[in-house]
Amino acid sequence: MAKKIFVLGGDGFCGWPTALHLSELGHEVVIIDNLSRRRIDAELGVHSLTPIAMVDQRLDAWHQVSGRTIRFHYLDVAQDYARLLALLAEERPEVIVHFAEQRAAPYSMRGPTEKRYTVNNNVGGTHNVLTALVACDLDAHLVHLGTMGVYGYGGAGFEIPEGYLTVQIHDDAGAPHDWEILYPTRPGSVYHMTKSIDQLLFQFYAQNDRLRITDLHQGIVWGTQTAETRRHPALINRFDYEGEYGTVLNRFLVQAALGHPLTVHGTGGQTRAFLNIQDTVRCIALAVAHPPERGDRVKIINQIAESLRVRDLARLVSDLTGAAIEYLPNPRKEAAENDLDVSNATFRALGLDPILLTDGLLAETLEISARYADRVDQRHIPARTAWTREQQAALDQAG
Ligand code: NAD
Ligand code: USQ
Repeated sequence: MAKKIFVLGGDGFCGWPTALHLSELGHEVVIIDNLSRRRIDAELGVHSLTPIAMVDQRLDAWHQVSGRTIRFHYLDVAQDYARLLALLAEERPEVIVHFAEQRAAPYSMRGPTEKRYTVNNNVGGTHNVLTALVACDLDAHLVHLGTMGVYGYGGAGFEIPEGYLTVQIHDDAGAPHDWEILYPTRPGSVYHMTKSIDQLLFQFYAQNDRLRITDLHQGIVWGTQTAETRRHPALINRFDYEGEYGTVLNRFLVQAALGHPLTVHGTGGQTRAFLNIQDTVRCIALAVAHPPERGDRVKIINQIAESLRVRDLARLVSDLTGAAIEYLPNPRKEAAENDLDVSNATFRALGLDPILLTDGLLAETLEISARYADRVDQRHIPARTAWTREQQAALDQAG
């Protein structure tokens, strides 16, 4: 069934291909974005590996190849509550997909300005959306992009469930009682902390105002193109490769294409969960099609395909390309080695058969990396942001 869908943050890496995919499925899509991601690129003096078109050009190209119209509103959901409220009251979307947050852990740890910006933008934006839904009495399904990082990457010796944990409490008389709680959060950066706070906001508004909310705990996304973004050069998706926003696998693929050693932090024993961008868009379409009922608890779904250690990822890319691997001092405060076993039962039950790293798609991302390699500014490849003063001093000294 076609729905009217607001895509908050629909100009970003995950939001843009999702907006196209939802439009292709026949939904009426409206993108809301303040283009802050493009501004942060300018602030950092970097740009996407891929040449991304301006929003208007993107939307015109989509209309040209698909005959479909996506509308766009330039709006800051954290700063302009009045316009957000007016827009929701006027348009009354049935679904809101919320990507509109500052999403880079290193950027969120750069200094006081970026820490405060990340908290104010992410927590303020999410709270504005929730408040506005209540204020205009709108029963829209809110689908939020959360992160695996709220769980603290496992190590507990059991499979991480989807958001909730049943614990047994013994009362004063010693009788056991089962109690369902949100899985205890253990964020590893200011950015990840904002996603932990988002979880509490959702819990409160689902309980108090019976808002229908799905929170997708997504792993690290890799790849860049989807079936829709391939349809016109002006639809190409963004691709971050530098030390602040570039995520590990996409960074390794670009580094390999340049003949740069793969930058493994520490021992590379960190295990993380991964997902291809083509599955991001599929998962969101599935979440949109399966909303919770009014009055339900927040529906938390793990959005991941598989877990891997960073050094195994580096080996995989190295075996494919011959790239050298460099083990660098870790600029982050994170466990040097961890296991990570995560349930993705909900999406699998809904029919998702996720793309795996062994499925051959690394070659496609490598090809894009090689095609645009001359756009890379190699000065921006090393990670420059450390988590603590001591780590920062060591990083600065290493040059
Ligand atoms: P991105 O930075 O490419 O996109 C975010 C978009 O939101 C940008 O276009 C930005 O301009 C917009 N935005 C930010 N703040 C805004 C505001 N206040 N008002 C309006 N627009 C605003 O990030 P992404 O990689 O597409 O990630 C999207 C979401 O998915 C984020 O919430 C992120 O936490 C989550 N996520 C991403 C990954 C990943 O690997 N990229 C993994 C897990 C979860
Ligand atoms: N790493 C390296 N070398 C690099 C870059 C990263 O070894 O060159 C390591 C990091 O130290 C870390 C791991 O790779 O241990 C992942 O780092 P990342 O930058 O790929 O991912 P992360 O900072 O966790 O953030 C990304 C997205 C974020 C999302 C998160 C999902 O930017 O928006 O929420 O992945 S998750 O990691 O599952 O929490």
